[in-house]
Amino acid sequence: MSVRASWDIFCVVVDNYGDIGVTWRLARQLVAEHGQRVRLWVDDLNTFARLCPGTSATVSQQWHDGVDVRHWSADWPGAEPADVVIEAFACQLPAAYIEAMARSERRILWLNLEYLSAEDWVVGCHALPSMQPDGLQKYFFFPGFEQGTGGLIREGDLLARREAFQKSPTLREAFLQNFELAVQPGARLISLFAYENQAVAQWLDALAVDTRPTQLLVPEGRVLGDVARWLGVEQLQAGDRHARGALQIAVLPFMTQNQYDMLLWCCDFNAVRGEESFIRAQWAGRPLVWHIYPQEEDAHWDKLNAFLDLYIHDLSPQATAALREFWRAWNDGVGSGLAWAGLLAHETELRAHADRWTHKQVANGDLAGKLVFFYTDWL
Ligand code: TRH
Repeated sequence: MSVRASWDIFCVVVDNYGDIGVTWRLARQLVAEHGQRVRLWVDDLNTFARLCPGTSATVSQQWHDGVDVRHWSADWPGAEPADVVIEAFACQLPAAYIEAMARSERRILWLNLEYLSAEDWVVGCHALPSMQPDGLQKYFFFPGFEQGTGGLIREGDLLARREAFQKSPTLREAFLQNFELAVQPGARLISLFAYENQAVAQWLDALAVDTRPTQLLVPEGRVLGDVARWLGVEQLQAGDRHARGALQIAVLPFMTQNQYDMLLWCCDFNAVRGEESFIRAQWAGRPLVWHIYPQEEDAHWDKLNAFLDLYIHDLSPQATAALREFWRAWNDGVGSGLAWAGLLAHETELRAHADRWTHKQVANGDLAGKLVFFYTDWL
């Protein structure tokens, strides 16, 4: 039995949508599925508004989906600490808030929610405490892909909703209709969400000369410049449509997280990035490529390979080699056309594998559930 506690989740938007994407989704799930009382402190309401339309960027407090959303301004207004305090991705809590935690007579659980990594040290570091100068303890909570980590964010009904959606051509058609899109018979549907990426041009070359038509769906974002350059147009915006050979390209508006899930469910292949879309594409149960967030000293390659080392379990050596080669090409910008052809040769196996991987991940439990359990157990 979990207790009904109050939670403060602190989020600094470093860049893009990952930080707020993770914390917003977690906050909603803690409320909806675990009956927790959640305040989400976010320093950048304009970015939050992209994920949560209806947000006012100018008020200090507002409610969305049962979450008490607070603007975390430089001028800290002061607040009584919650029972559980999550600093997301090592953001620095207000000094006055930490002092209030230290003074409190209640037991307050302080957690740092870490970035996602498949590296093998994660299991050993997950849930370890560290003593803070003021006598408080802070625990490091690591999401992950293995038993012994904090798991991945997954709503309780997610897979059932996804499976119902994927079984129903009508639901897919209705969703795509929202963007005035109709699926061409026999076409492969691909979504593209990436950073600026030199691999895109060669990949689009390959799609344009493929014997099977492709419909490429690109939500507005940083990769549009590469697509526009390849098309030879000055710029692209939501609503634009272009065709080259066997390839049709549709630019879509940036959508809500729920809509984006459905886009991933619609597609035969998803190109995703960062942390959150990467996880959502795994829940879609379809083959994917990950544009990993580039890090200093190329540290991201270790992360990418650590994930692949887990993911390829049970995959044939040939499909493994093709997958590794395409992911390499996608992330270092060289050879994506040839690598794509190699990948297509294993399309059927990769599709079945993606679905198996989803179910394997479900067996690891989910992040929100594990956080609530951790708190209850700690009490
Ligand atoms: O946006 P990202 O690149 O975010 C992050 C941050 O940059 C972070 O600082 C960095 O450390 C991390 O990457 C690795 O990619 P991500 O994580 O996939 O987040 C995108 C979010 O946007 C995710 O919640 C899905 C959502 N989204 C929509 O809601 N609508 C859309 O149309 C699209 C394309 C995405």
